[in-house]
This record gives sequence, structure tokens and C-alpha cells, in this order.
Amino acid sequence: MRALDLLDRHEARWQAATRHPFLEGVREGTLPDGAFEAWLVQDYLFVLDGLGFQSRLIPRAPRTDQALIAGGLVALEGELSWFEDKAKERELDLEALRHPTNAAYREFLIGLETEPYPAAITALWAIERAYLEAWTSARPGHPDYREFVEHWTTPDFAGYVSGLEGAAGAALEGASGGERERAEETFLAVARLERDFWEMALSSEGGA
Ligand code: HMH
Repeated sequence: MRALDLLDRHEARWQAATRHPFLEGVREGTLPDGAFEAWLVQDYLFVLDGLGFQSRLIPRAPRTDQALIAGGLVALEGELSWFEDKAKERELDLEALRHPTNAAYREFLIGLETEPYPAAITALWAIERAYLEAWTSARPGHPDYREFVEHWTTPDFAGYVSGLEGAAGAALEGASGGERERAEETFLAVARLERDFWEMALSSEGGA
């Protein structure tokens, strides 16, 4: 099983994870007041949780994947600073509580620690790929949000996602049947959690 086969097998659920009225609102400038800001604060907290997951993955990754994942970790840390700058510009308080949807995603990331490596690297690939595709669907973005759309659709980010695809594919090649099943489960969980995250973004009251 190649990582890409998962996208074909679960096309409808993948679409739901990467196309959403929130992203159309980003493209068209039709988001309700406060929705983008509430989402930004929640995504900052998600990236913090992602930093934990990704750092725990490095010591058990094969040597061939460690530089890739460590590079991604450094980029995530830079991402936190970018969120902090944007929050300051927009006068947002980043010390918010996690929305229940975000808390569920955090629990999933913590649970990945006890999943076999092929499942964990498949999840990381799916998380990043979903984000890249989602923001690509919002291109070029309404002027209010364009810098965000550009930031999350760079060739560097696309290259990183390709690297993760290769790593997940190699891990799945060498995986047992049981491990592949776990990888498929985690892929589906990511698709659901990503969809829920966009849902949260549209349904949250401003300042969630
Ligand atoms: C919800 N998924 C979500 N937020 C992100 N920042 C990413 C993926 C990419 O790290």
C-alpha cells in the first residue's frame, strides 16, 4: 500500500477534510466576524500540540526519516512565532482554552505515541497534506487573509509534504498487515479531525 492509495480509497472523506465553507469564506472574504480570529487562536494551540507529537516521533523514526521530521519540527517552532506576530497585529489573546474539537485532536496526537511507526508517520503526512490542500483551495485568498494563504501554500511546504509522503510510503511498504490497518485507521481519524476543525472554525463564537 502506498500512502497515495489511501487518498484514492477514501476520496469523499478526504474531500470533506480539505474543502470547506470556511475556506471558501477565506477565499471570498465572506467569513462571519471573529471566525478567522477564533480559528487562528485554536490553530496556534494545535501547532503547540503538534510540536509535542513530532518531537516524540523523532527518536523512534528510522535514521532515514529523522532529518525530515526534525526539519519539520524546526519549521513548526517557527510557525509558533509567526502566529504570535499575527496575533499581536490583530490584538488576539493566544492564551485561550482548547475548543472540545481541538482537545479531541490533541488526545489523538497523544495516542499516536503508542501506534506503530508506519501509522504515526502516515498520520503526520495526512495532517500536513490536508492543511496544504485545504489552503490551496482558498487561493488566492481575500486580501484580508491572503498572507495566510500564501504562507501555507509555499513550494517549501509542498516539498515537505512530498518528503513525508515518501517516508510514509516506505514505512507502509515494510509494514505488517496489522500495521497497515492501523495506518488506515489513523488516516481516517485525521480526515475526520481535520473536517471537524474547519467545522469548529465556522461554528465558534468570536473569541472562543
Ligand atoms: C488543524 N491541521 C491543522 N492545523 C495545522 N496547523 C496543520 C494541520 C498543519 O500543521
